Amino acid sequence: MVEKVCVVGLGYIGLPTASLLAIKGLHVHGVDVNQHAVDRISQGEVHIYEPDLDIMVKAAVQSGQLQVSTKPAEADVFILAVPTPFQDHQKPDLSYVEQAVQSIVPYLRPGNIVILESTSPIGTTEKITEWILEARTDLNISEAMHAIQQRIYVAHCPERVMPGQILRELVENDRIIGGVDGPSTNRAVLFYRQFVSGKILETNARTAEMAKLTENSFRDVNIAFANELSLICDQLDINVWEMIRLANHHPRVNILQPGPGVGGHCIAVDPWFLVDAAPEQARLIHTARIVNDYKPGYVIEKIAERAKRLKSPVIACLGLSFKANIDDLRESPSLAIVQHLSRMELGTIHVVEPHIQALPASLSSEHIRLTGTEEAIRKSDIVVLLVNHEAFQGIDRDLLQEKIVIDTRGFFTDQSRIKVGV
Ligand code: SAJ
Repeated sequence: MVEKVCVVGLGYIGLPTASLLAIKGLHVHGVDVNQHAVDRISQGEVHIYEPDLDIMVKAAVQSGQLQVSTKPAEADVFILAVPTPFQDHQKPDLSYVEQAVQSIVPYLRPGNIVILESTSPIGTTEKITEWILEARTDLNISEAMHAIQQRIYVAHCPERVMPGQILRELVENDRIIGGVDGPSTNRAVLFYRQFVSGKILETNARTAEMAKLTENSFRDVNIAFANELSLICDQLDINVWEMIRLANHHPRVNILQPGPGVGGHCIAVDPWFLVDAAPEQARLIHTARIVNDYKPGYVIEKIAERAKRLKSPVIACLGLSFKANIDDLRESPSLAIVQHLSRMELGTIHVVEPHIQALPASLSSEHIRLTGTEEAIRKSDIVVLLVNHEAFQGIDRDLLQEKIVIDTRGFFTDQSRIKVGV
């Protein structure tokens, strides 16, 4: 029976997981290299925004079940939830995973289960096993009679939660678990059954790794289809959102929504791991990345085209995060668009992002201000809707009447009076 869990990486996946396990009654030791994050969490506070996470972390810390540190500790299960970004030329960067593995190596004991939750290139779970066994020659993953007393278990269980809905999805989503061997899969399955109400689907480590990359590539390819349609419709003067809504009435058609590009640390990154692994074969997946990465530049051109017709244009940019109702700016196409507009020195920019308190350093310029929605719209000539935050639902549509509206998300399409620019 698992009693103690060490979670390495206290970000968007690790922190909710650690606090959920603590609430369920396990002893959890959370680890992060970021001292600031550790200090905040140990005071029962959060360093990232996710709905209700603050309440859960506070309860977990106050109960004494969740303790955090910059160093790992002995445990029954080790969960690795660290970033797997890409380096130049879209090559996967496994350095955080390797550092996390090296950090837990001294604390491993026979019988431990090591679980990789980070989305990873195919073969990473096997590589982790090699790193551990190279550093700890006293351990093994053998079922042989003479070795079994010293064996450990290693598995991949890719995280699948949606930012904004993490706490519910951590429990309710079905989970794929793939061990480096059968006993590793079995042990990891028993552990996840302790807190997951969704189905647990068993496979091997490589298939689990590929399944996760496939899920995000599927979404990327489908968003690319929607984004390509938006470019075609713009060319042909057709409202893409109305057209998609109509096409989706077909019982077997379900087109996603176009936008200013694809952001976040997952969908804009993970398909590259498949392209890197099989460049000759992954042609559609590669093209989808190119189509989605093209979209922010297209939006910038649309804004610039209109701004250049005005004497001293004032532009309101509504939304900075990578998608609706979150504060996460990682790989955000909206942020990239505003940064680029700022560099072009087209005019004054009023940024509205209800989920952040201050603009990121990359936007520090005398021409950019973080303001409230109404003020930004009132003072602007051009209003660019970049993120479909619920907070923007209440915008008084009359305020937009005399403005040039560039709506990258189809947010205002219900209002036929408002000109939609992209
Ligand atoms: N987007 C569109 N149009 C759409 C849907 C999304 O432009 O119709 C854009 C969003 O605005 C955003 C980007 O795509 O910029 C990604 O957003 P998302 O909501 O599709 O996905 P993420 O990155 O928040 O979370 C995804 C999820 N994966 C899938 O839906 C297959 C989540 O379940 C994963 O756990 C997560 O990636 C991850 O961590 O891998």
